[in-house]
Amino acid sequence: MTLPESLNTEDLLKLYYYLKLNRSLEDRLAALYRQAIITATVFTSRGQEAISVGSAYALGPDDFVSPLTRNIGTMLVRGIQPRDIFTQYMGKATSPTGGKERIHYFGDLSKGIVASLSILGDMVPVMAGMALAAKIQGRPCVALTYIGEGAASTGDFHEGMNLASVLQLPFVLIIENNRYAYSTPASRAAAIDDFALRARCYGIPGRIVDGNDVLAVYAETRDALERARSGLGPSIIEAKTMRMHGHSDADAPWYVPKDEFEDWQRRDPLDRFERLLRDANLLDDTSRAAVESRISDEIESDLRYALDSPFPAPETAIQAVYAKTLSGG
Ligand SMILES: Cc1ncc(C[n+]2csc(CCOP(=O)(O)OP(=O)(O)O)c2C)c(N)n1
Repeated sequence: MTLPESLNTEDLLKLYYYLKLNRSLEDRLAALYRQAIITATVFTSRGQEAISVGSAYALGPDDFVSPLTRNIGTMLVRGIQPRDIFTQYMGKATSPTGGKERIHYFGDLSKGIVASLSILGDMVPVMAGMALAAKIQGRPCVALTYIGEGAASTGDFHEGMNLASVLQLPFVLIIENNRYAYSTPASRAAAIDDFALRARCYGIPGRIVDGNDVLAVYAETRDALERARSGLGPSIIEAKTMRMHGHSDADAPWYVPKDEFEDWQRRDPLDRFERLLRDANLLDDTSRAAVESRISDEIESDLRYALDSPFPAPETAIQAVYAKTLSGG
């Protein structure tokens, strides 16, 4: 890992904060799931946080991003609060969807967040469409989304990338190759090792990045965003990483060899970044404890807010299902 010139000390410490917030929040969600306080399925991104945090940090204020299941970190960097995630997973009236949806599939266009779908591959054409709209309207913004290596073989992936490349849209797609789609290893899902190769079919750049290196992800994403913003069209970035648990917190990864986990544990993105900050004298035991205590306070107070929030009134179930009207109905 090397320190990029475009990031100052404050940026580096913010990245550290978001990486730790991402992991701590998801650990808390998983614990609440095991306690049956949260009954919606919890999907965490342990081991992959550097991809969400590094790529979101590279976005400009007017860019659009659609975070998928393993991108809570992206939402946090864009300004979503832990309380939004807690209330959402608990289905509370105070949640961003008023209790209508219980995973973090919600958007906030004021923060440039486009709500995603659980239908694998669908956000590629949708976000290519966001990029097309920006291009038609002459706005200098870029659309970014993510996809797992499993979903990178869906028809929507190809249709969306084909459209984006033919129309030279300002669009960036990050393929998170975390080696397994449920229990299917990447080698059983595609006959290539590097999913970035798929970019060749569209005549666009396909870069490979170490997905456990937050600075490398940041730098690679920033380059692709700049390229798109300057009118040179879309790119694919493949971030190599590992899903350090089951598909969700409801299943055990019995099909992953133990030594594979041990190998990837040594490359843990948080440990690596922390070592870098310590070596650069930007972090010590005292400042680390201060970050941990700040995060713990934020998480616990937001969790209290969510626990104290009411469930939605039954009649709200049929309100604002398709669109909000002026009367709020
Ligand atoms: C079109 C479609 N097919 C199947 C599913 C069920 N499904 C949900 S997640 C998943 C595996 C996804 O693997 P990958 O794309 O590699 O992402 P990861 O979970 O590893 O982040 C499957 C098959 C779905 N949601 N949508």
